[in-house]
Amino acid sequence: MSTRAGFVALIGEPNAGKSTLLNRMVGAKVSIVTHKVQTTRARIRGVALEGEAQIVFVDTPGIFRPKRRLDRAMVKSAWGGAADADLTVFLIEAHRGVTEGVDAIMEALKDLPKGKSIALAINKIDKVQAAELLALTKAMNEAFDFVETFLISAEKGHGCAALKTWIAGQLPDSPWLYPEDQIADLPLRMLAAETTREKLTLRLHQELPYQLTVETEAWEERKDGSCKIDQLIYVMRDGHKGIVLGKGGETIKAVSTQARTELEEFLGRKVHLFLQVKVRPNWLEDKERYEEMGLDFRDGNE
Ligand SMILES: Nc1nc2c(ncn2[C@@H]2O[C@H](COP(=O)(O)OP(=O)(O)OP(=O)(O)O)[C@@H](O)[C@H]2O)c(=O)[nH]1
Ligand SMILES: [Mg+2]
Repeated sequence: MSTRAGFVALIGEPNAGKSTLLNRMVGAKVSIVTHKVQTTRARIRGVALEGEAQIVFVDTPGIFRPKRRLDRAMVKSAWGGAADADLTVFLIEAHRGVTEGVDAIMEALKDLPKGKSIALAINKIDKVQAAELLALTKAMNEAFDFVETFLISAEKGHGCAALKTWIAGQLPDSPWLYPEDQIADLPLRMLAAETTREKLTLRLHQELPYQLTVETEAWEERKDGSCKIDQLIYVMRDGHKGIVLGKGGETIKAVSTQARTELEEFLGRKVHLFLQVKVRPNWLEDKERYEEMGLDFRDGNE
């Protein structure tokens, strides 16, 4: 039997549920998820199998009107994901409908190379009534020529199997692109840094999650089968450092415990996680930080 394989980009506004969908399709947590916007910062690949097809899902940062260098690099990275993919799935939120941001993305989709297939996935259908979905489907398809529309709940799973089956059928004949048992294509050190950033984002308020970044500094395999991971949390101000540490270090302790527990589950072995906070006022202008995040520094140029 012939095999199929290809890349499928998931694009949409921040918070649309792209990372949630990627994780569901892959069946493991590969990309971090929070209730806040702009969680994903770079492209993250997750690999799913469906019959004879190997689907490489590409999670992308949300698309919005960028202000900072980091924002611009993120949005550029998202569009790069769509340009390189065999198929693009545009996610929107059922309860928010056709927002200004959705309109802007549809306009920009028209600039993708001709012949690119773009499907629409209306996500979070668990939040609305069926009648609303009908009207939204109609409005979206009048505004853009989607090859197909799916109504899904990435979180609850509704419609996800049908979407996956359809995607598998769209991919070109090709040998598989990854070994059969591979589910992700990001270095473990990055996955570990993302896990810590997720826990920080969930705990910290307002702008702080957007003003920090996490890097894995060292990864040591130990003879007893465990591993020791050292990470640096870059923040922009002394005040931020204090907040990240928390009273008596309680915030960072809680974050560290949560991240370690999740990493142990993912890796299936004991983890020793050490977090250190470093103040670096200009990290948003450091080329190195972008490389660590998997972004192109120059993409952030105005
Ligand atoms: N009710 C509901 N919530 C969902 C669904 N899918 C995702 N969410 C929630 O929406 C929020 C954002 O999900 P993410 O997967 O992080 O969204 P994203 O599109 O990757 O966001 P960015 O990385 O910021 O661009 C999280 O709180 C999810 O739990 C869904 O089908 N129903
Ligand atoms: Mg995301």
